[in-house]
Amino acid sequence: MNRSDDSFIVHRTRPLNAEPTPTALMSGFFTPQHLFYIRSHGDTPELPADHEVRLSGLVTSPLRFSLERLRREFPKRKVIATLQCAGNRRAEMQDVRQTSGDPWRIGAVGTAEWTGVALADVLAKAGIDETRARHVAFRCADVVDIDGEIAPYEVSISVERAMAGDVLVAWALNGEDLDPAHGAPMRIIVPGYAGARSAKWLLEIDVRDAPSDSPVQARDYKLFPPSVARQDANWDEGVTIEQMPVTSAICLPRPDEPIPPGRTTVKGYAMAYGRKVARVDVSTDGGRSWRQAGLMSERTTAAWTLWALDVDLPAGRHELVVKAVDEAGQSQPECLEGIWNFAGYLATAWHRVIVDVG
Ligand SMILES: Nc1nc2c(c(=O)[nH]1)N[C@H]1C(S)=C(S)[C@@H](COP(=O)(O)O)O[C@H]1N2
Ligand SMILES: [Mo]
Repeated sequence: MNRSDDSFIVHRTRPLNAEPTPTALMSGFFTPQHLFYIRSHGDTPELPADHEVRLSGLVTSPLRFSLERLRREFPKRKVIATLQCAGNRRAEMQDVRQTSGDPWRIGAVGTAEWTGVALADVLAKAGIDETRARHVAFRCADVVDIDGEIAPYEVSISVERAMAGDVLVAWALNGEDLDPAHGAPMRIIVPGYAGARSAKWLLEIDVRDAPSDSPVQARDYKLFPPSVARQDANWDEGVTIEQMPVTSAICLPRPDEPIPPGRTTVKGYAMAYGRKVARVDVSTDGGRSWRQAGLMSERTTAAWTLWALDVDLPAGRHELVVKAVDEAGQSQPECLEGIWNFAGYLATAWHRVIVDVG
């Protein structure tokens, strides 16, 4: 691995699961591939360069395509989108009560310009059976263990989402070919959806009348209320996590690095699904008073907005807080208690950082 260790927090080495430090995450609007978080359920499969993806199911003409054929036969598309794991910020939720899963901090998120072709174009070429097709499943080359059930990684999205032009069969991230860890040679990118739907190491696309019944789709990435324990979960009642709710985080300053009294820039990211971030509110007194941060990048519905605010901090201990508001006026919950869930998903409460000044 060519990742410089002090900019990466490694949660597990086999399979590799790691995120950039908050400082590294703030290196720019685009997250370089070598700093992009890696969330893998199983070992990285090695696929040959001429690997072919099969497309079958409820289509008129099943087809197979290599990366080379994809590039040759379909128009190239570039999409700027943020990918975020549903488990981002789980560590904070685990401070409320234990959950399953790795303790991701605020870095299970990254933004890239993805290059590929529109899944819609590929599906159109195969011809979808419009009366019966409802879901599109992505089977992958890695084998995963979900609660003891061992099966290929497989997820699905609705046909409507799959046919929107922004869902890609992608081969590059910020202009670089995908690294093996990020799904080489071809992966799916579903902008705005939980990272789990953006299938890596794509093997097969299956057009179906029902969602995938694989363990990842049927049991993983489902949201339950705080009162439900894993052993009591009725999986059919869980909410399938797709669109990611409005969220934000403070990346700088860091809680573990004391800062001198005076002017400090508070910086971080914010995003909302399907709507733009309208406003980012920052507090330096634990949420009693708020100021509006400046938004540092052009706002889009698919990518994060970086924000910054200069504040004057006297010597002492301060609690910095951030919350984002989207264009519908929707914001983040104040605390995690009410949204705690046994798998630790969607930890989108106000983000708090305690800093020591002086
Ligand atoms: N085949 C496969 N695809 C996968 C995964 C996986 O383990 N196997 N993990 C998913 C999850 S949970 C996330 S958050 C994203 C992470 O993508 P990245 O590792 O490129 O950041 O990939 C998704 N696609
Ligand atoms: Mo994820």
